[in-house]
Formats: sequence, structure tokens, C-alpha cells
Amino acid sequence: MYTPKNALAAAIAAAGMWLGSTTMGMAQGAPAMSDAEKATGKKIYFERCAGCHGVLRKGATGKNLEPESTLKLGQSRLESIISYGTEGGMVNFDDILSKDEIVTMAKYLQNTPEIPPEYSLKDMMASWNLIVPPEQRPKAQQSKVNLNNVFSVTLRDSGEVALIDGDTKQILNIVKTGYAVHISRTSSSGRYIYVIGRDGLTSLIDLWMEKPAVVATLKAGSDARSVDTSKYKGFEDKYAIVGTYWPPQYVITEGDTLKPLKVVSTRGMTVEGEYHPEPRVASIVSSHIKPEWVINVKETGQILLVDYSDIKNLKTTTIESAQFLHDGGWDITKRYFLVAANASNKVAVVDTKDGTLEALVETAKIPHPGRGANFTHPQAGPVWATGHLGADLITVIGTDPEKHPQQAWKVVQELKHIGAGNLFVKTHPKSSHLWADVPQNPEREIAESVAVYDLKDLSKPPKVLAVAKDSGLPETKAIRRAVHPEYNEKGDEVWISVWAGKTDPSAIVVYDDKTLAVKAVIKDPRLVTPTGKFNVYNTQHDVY
Ligand code: DHE
Repeated sequence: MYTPKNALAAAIAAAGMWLGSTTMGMAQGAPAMSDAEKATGKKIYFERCAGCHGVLRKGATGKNLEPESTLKLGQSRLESIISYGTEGGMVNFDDILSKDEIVTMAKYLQNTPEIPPEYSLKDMMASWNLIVPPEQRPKAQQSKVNLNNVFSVTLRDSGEVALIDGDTKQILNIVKTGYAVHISRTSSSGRYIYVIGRDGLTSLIDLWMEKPAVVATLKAGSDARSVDTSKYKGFEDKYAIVGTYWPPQYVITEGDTLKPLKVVSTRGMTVEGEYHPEPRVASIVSSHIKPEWVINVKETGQILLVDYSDIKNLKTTTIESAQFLHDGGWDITKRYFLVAANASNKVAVVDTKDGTLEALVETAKIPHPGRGANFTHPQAGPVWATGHLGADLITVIGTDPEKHPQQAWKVVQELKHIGAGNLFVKTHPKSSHLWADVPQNPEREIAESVAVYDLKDLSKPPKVLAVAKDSGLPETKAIRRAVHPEYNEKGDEVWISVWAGKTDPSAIVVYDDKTLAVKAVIKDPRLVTPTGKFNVYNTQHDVY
């Protein structure tokens, strides 16, 4: 589990919580709770626990937390696990939650989970807000900004994104988005940015406006992580798709308005043949070679290839892989999609041309690629790399079955990282460097640094850059995690967030990719907890 410790709870927007959930039942032998305690437990569970354990507490990246498991552990053992974490990867919460809150959570977990309400197309329609209809939007770009080099930066704890001009490093605008906002994706044309909040609030930003702003919103569910658009020729900017954790489903919307068109449930059987009531939508990626989305369903381990050329008669190919699917990216040809099955310590490879599972590659513990990194290896040719949450290794996988069949879908090299706890690796076709962060490492010095590998000589140890120190920010009690390397459009700069505590100053450090010298430090009191950064051009074209 890696719910970040320095992310203080923002007030959950009323709309984001499980309004009207089925009343919490009392498991036999479970401690009694007052209504106020139940409300506290529910709020903390949504904010801190559901991402890893699931709302029904069936377990995924985190363990099963249903009463059958938790009653055996009992009140004092649960309090101790919540306070101090476990070697299995559960982090400690004694520095985030008060003693009383820890006692309440231990009680809450022994009671029967609440079932949040379902959420239909009708509910979505009622939430849909078209702020500026397409006909009232600009007919051409109003500003002189180089839109290709704009970065949409997640400001996690303020529920906003900062739109930053990559050329001047100036903030163009800060826009309100969903609670604990997660990722941004761009439309095929690059004009629109789609932002998803953990509360399911999806925001559409129009970059053609003089000051880019939100032109439509849709509440797609009560818990969500992914959004993408239609990128195939003839469907550019036509559709968007939002995947939700709760309810477990996805919705297809109009691309330029977010008007919801069709909702599809992901409930069904796991690859082991068991029914799962909460198979959450993890990553979604849009194909460039077909009118198709690749939808990775976490708990079932099924990968769906959804053909959006006729959404009334939706055709879906269901590909069996492994549990629990999380994040991933394209190989260099954009034919193969590689996705982490993190609980199985595997990467699943899908051939999207043939619509089949190409391979399941064994990796080290808990692969976590982000979108991964593509480069050319001296022996294996084109390869893709992933880091790991649970191991200090970067795994390099061959991706060229035609010219390098011996190495294709095999681990061709393992690079020693500076620690476990990697979340994101990144490179660029014009670069000879591979950047890897380690924000989830418990050691301050490691979590505040990144490693940079020389792709011309992978036998050399990486250079370690002390990003938090380079930012010039004061040292604080909370670790200032260095997270998510992202290239600019040209591929000659790398932007890294210094993700500090909610009330501490944060920054983005911009490095020269060639010399590894600091080029700029973007500081602004409005940059609250910056994490993911999405360069328009690179996100639009899946450059990584
Ligand atoms: Fe993420 C991508 C889920 C916590 C930053 N994260 C993803 C994706 C999923 C996911 C499914 C892939 C989306 C896609 O490609 O369509 N993330 C989850 C969780 O379930 C989890 C573990 C726990 C939770 O409660 O949310 C979680 N994620 C985090 C964080 O704490 C991070 C580090 C900081 C933050 O801002 O929330 C974080 N996740 C990111 C980023 C990406 C991401 C920056 C996109 C990476 C990219 O380069 O595309």
C-alpha cells in the first residue's frame, strides 16, 4: 500500500463521498461504534485505504480487510498495523492519524463494509455541466503560447491543476478540478486536456482560450483514476472515456462536451474463474492504430480491447492476463501495450494488432511502470523498462519480436536502482538518459532524489541527483518526495516535482537533460503538492 503519508486530508466534497451507502452492518463480535465514529471511519477509509484495499475491502494491492480477516487480528493488532505499518508494504499512519482516529479505524475495519450506491447514466446526466458549449468557444487559439509545450501539473491536495508554459515556466492558470486530482490526458488534437479527480469529477480544459479554463465537467462515479480520449484517424477528439473504481465501470462521453453516452460495467469473472463484485478500472490507453481503447481491469486481470467505431453495438475483446492490473504504456511501435500485473509480479503484453495476449513477463516485486520508458538496447534492440515498488531494480524487457526474437518479451537486463519504492521511469527518443524516481522509499535522502542512467553505457552506476536539495526549499518534517520525471516537448529538459507536505512549500525542478544541471526551479505559493506533470505534446503522442 502506498497511500502517501504527506498528503493531508482535504475535505471530501460532499458529492465525492458515498452518499446514501447501504448502512454499515455489524459483524458478529465486532466492536460497537457511534454514528460519529462511523462517519469518521468512512471518511478516512475513502481517503486513505480504498485505493489499495477496495471499497468492499476484498483486497488488491493491499490485503483483504473484511471482518472474517480483521476480527481474527483484533483491536490491538489492527491498531498496531495501522500505526506502524507492516513489512508487507503497508505504510505507517501514526504521523497522519491521531490516536483516536487509529482506534476508530481499527473498530471500523472489524465491522461489515458499507456498499456504496450504484451510479447510472441518468445520475451522470444530472451531474453533467456544460459550462461553455462548443459553439461559444474560440475558433482558433487566442494566445501566443506554444501549446505543445504546456504542462498540466496535478496539485494533489488542493484539487487543482496548474497549467504551466514550458517555454517561459510561467503559470498560465490554476484551475479547480476534482478531489485529490490524479492524472491529465490530452485530446488527439492537443486542444483539450481531460483531468480526473479521485472523486470521479472529470474536467475538460480548453487550451485555445486566452486563459485556458474548464469548459465542461462530469461526475463519472464516486472513486476514479483514469481518463483518455479517442485518438484513431477519423475519431480525433470525438470521444472521451472515464474509468471508475466505484462503481466498477466505464463511461464513454462526447469528446468536446463530456456528455455521457454509454456506461459499461466491468463486474464479472477473474482470470481464476471467480466472480468479483468490484473489478476496478485501472489504466486506459487509446490506440493509434485502431479505433480502440485498452482498458485494464484491476481485480479480474482481464484486459478489454473496446472498439469505439460503433458504440451502439460495442465490440469488446476480453484478454486474460494476471491480477492485479495497474498502469502501463506502449512499446515504441505502439502495437504492443505493456501493463503491470502488480500482485503477480508480472508485466502483461498485449498485441493490439492481433487482439491477443503476447506474453506474461516475470519481473521483480510489484512492477510500477507509470507508462514505462522505450529505448534502444545495444544487444536487444528496442526495449521497454519498468521500475518496482517492492525491489531496487529496473527491469528492461525486449520488445522487438521481428528483428530480435531471442530477446523479445524476455528480461534482457536488470539495472540496480538506488532503492525500492520507484513509481516512474522516463526517457525520450532524443535523449540518452533514463530517469527513475524513488518517492516511496522510507529513507529521506533516497526518496528526495532521482537516479539517471546513461543509456550509452548501462554498466555504469546511475548519477544521483538530490532534487529536494536542488530546489532550495527548506527541509521540513515531511519528506519532500522527488516524483514523476517528465520531458518537455523538445526532449531536452526533465521536470521533476518536489512533493512536500500540504502546508509546506513545494516546487518543480527543471534539469537540462544533457548536462544534468539545474535549469530552473519553479516555485509559487499556489503550487500545492505538485505530483504528476503531463506535457501536452508527449501525452498526445505517447512519447516516453
Ligand atoms: Fe496513481 C497513474 C492508480 C496513487 C500518481 N495511478 C495511475 C494509473 C492508475 C493509478 C490506475 C494509470 C492511469 C492511466 O494510465 O489511465 N494511483 C492509483 C492508485 O490506485 C493508487 C495506488 C492509490 C490511490 O489511492 O489512489 C495511486 N498515484 C498515486 C499517488 O499517490 C501518486 C504518486 C500521486 C498523486 O498525485 O496521486 C500517483 N498515478 C500517478 C501519476 C500517474 C498515475 C502521476 C500517471 C503517470 C504517467 O506518466 O502517465
